[in-house]
Amino acid sequence: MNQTELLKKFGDDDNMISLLPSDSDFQGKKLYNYQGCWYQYKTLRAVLHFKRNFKPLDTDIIVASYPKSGTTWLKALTVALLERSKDGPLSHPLTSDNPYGLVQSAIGLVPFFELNLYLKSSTPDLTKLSSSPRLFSTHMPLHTLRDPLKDSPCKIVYVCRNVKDVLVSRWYFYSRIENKEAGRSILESMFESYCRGVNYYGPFWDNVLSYRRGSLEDPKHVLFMTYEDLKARPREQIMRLAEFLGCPITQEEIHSGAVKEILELCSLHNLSNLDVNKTGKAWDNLDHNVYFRKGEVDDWKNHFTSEMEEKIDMIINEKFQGSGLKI
Ligand code: PAP
Repeated sequence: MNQTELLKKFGDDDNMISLLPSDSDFQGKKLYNYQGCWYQYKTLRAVLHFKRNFKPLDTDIIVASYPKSGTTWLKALTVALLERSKDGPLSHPLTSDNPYGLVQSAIGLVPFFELNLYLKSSTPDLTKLSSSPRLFSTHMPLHTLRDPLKDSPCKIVYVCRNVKDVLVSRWYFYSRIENKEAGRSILESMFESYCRGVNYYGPFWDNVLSYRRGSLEDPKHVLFMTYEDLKARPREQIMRLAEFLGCPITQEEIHSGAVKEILELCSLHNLSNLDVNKTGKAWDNLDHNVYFRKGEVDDWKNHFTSEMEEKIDMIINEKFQGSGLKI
């Protein structure tokens, strides 16, 4: 019996989840494998709620990523691009709300499906969303996200990042929220669980490849971006994003410096220095500021041994073979 049939048969999510393959992550936390992805119990329940109850609108926009790949940045850029025609960058909602925001509205500007909306309720009231078009975010792989979307023309933007920087970012994030020193032993055990693919939302490569394939098969509805390209060629990349979102940047805007303004507004330096991000709390009750750190490419070089580099490169090279993706 496959997992969808199991769900139908048991109806009750708790029973179904208890029958799924399970394993433990680097902290010994139990994870369940659903449609090839490892989730914590609460997250998976929310994923199931989402799959059963979400009703897309044609205009919806979904920001997707593997955790620590640039979610916050992409959310900010998406909001900035969509809002620019309404207010102009300077009176922008990002100056008073975090892209995770709970400041202006209870749900925030770009709420996560499974970590916020469907975690709190199996049928959240989406009429309370403040943005138009509605903006959502997720870390689910594309095949799971697509289930309730069916033939909806809504748009999905994905940001991918080098797994080694993802890991280092996750290591610092975890240490910070757990109030621990970012010690080597934490990094090493996280590293092992990433290599096994048994980690929250893992395996990394399956998450990335689901969106990569989706973007090649359906480029009108799925855009695949990378953190590294955003860093190296930000102007080109935000023009690409604007085009995809259906709000292309005009020649006039280019000449008036709007692109530069949006990039500055969404820069790590600017966002992390806004009062709302220095003091505010996010959907998960974490301080907004935990989502901002160095924001650099190749920070892993300061932390990985050559053995770690070799091992993870070998795994990723093998998994990405034939996908056109490079490390
Ligand atoms: P999430 O997936 O848990 O939502 P996400 O925003 O993807 O988190 O990851 C945070 C990373 O993005 C941090 O990377 P670092 O640890 O390597 O520094 C953070 O610094 C970086 N980041 C956040 N905002 C920006 C931004 N505006 N520009 C560039 N990088 C950013």
